[in-house]
This record gives sequence, C-alpha cells and structure tokens, in this order.
Amino acid sequence: MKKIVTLGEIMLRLSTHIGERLSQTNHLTMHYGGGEANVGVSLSHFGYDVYFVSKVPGNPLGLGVKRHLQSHGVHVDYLLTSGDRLGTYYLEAGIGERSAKVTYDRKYSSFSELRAAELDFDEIFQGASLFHLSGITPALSACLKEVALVALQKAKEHGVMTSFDCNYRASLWSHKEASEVFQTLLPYVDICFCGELDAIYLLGIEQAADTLTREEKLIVYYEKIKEMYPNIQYMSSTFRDVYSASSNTLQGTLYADGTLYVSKKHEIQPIVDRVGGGDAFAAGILYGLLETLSPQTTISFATAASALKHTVHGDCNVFTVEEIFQFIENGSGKIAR
Ligand code: KDG
Repeated sequence: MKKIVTLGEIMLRLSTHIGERLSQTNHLTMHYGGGEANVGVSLSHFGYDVYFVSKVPGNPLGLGVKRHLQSHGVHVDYLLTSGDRLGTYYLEAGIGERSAKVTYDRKYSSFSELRAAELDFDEIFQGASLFHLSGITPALSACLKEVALVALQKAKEHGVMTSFDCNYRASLWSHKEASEVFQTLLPYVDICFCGELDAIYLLGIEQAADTLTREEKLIVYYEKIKEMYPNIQYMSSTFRDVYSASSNTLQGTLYADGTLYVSKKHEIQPIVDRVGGGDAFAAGILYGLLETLSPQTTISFATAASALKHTVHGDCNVFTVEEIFQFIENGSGKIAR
C-alpha cells in the first residue's frame, strides 16, 4: 500500500441546523475537518496508508480528533499533542439564495504554534509516494510558513511527489501576503490545484481576454504558470458554479502535458453539504495520478468523488473507489448496491 503524507490543521466544526442563524441558535452539530485532513481521509478510503501530520491539544477534543482520524483509517503517528486549544470553526448553514457562512475561532490553536523543529521529516517522508499541503497552512502563523516550506523542500529531497492546493481563504490573509508565500512554495510543487481567480490574484497572471471560453482562459493561465514554474506537472480546478446560490453544477478540469481535460457536468440536487467538496476533488485527482489512470478518467473520477461528497454531511468524503466508479457508470446520481 502506498504511503501518503498530508499536513495541516484539523478543527472542530460546529454547524447550525438549516434555517437557523449562528447568532441565534441553541443547537450545533459537531464534526471534525480541515483541508489537508479531509484529503487524507478520502485517500484512506481509497485504500492508501495515510499519515496526517498535525498538532492538537491533550484534552478530550484532541482525543476526539485522534479517534475521528483513526475511524477513517488515517495513521496518527505524527499527530503531536501539546498546546492549549483546538481550532474551531462555525458553519452557518445556507439555504436557497442564502449562502453558508464560515466563522473561524482558530487563533492560538495548538497547530498554529507547530514549529518545523518538532517534526522529523526524514522519518515522515521515508518511503512516502505523495505529500499534500494547502495554502491554508502557511496562512495561519509565521512558524507555519516555515513548516510549509521546509516540508515541501524535504519531500522533494526524499523524491516524494508533492501536491499543493491554493485553498485561498480571504479571512486568513490578503492576496498580497498569500502571493508572496506561494512564490516561495511553488518551486517545490508537482501538482497544483488552482483556478482562474488563484491564477490572477495569487500567481500574478494577467487576466485573459473575455472573448475566450472559460476552458480557453484556463489553458492560457496554466501555460503561463508552467513557464514560471516548469516543475509543476499537473494543474487542476473545478468550475465553481456549485458555490453560487443559484446553480448546483460541478465540472472539473485537469491540465496535463499541454492539454486540458474536462469532466462531464454534474447537477447535484439537493446539495447536503458543500464543505470539503474541493478536498474530495483533490483526493480524486491524486488517486488518478498515483494509479496512472488516463487524464480523462482521472478528471471524471475526481469530479464524481466531489459530487458525491456534496451529498453527505461533514467535511469528509467517505466513498470508496468502487462506489465512485459505480456512480460514474450509473450516471443516475444514485449509488448502486
Ligand atoms: O476545504 C474545506 C475546509 O475549508 C474546511 O475543512 C475547513 O480547513 C478548513 C479551513 O481552514 O477553512
């Protein structure tokens, strides 16, 4: 079984019930989630040996995180226990025209204080096939900026394939700060998840002409990114109609060897929970690349995995490879039994 490493913050998520505002509710539902942890959980359900690197407090919430990860088969050998608090985020559920809203309460979390010297990257990357990180991690503290850079550098030293999801979070840092940090990280990245807005606002690529289709625009952006960072072998993103209040469609793209592969468009009706859809997509792409599936199969698989994630509560994708392929074959939106 291939060894996969992901590194990031995992938080307590407290969500309102549909139809309630966070400022008024007395009932919150509990999940655990975080970008890189969610990717790790997906990849574990795909059959890999996933190790999640992070830090949580030594209290019942930290223990809850550990049990959550273990219940999904994720290894916790590199889950450090110290510091005072688990980051938390609140999700005010959206409905109809009203979008969901995230409120973070994650300052001074145990993870935000993680330092590179606390991690033995030589041991962590020993025998690993893939390392996945996202732009959320370096946004969280100065020491995590260093952790992100050292981790990517160490992964490359060990010949490990590296994956980076820009995952820009406007409430954590500015475009300028993110862009400066991303420039230092991207020379160590093989697979980059970035869409049109990331290309323009974070990677400094000039906006493409409006006369182009969105696929043509992406090709222009990806070609320019490739010129700046020739190390990047694959770029991928979703067309995020699924995040607008009025549309429930999802379509994925994968740029490989100068060609843009596009998935079919999924209509997801109803959407149960959008959070983690991007992570499920990233894990699907990583699965296709690890298994050397064709780019077209890879993008179909990843987009189907993400569509399925939208049908379950919580941040994590809990579908197996077999279920995702069955879903693609049925094309009915239902999982065959
Ligand atoms: O991609 C899903 C993540 O956004 C969610 O799990 C919470 O990690 C999170 C974050 O920092 O927003």
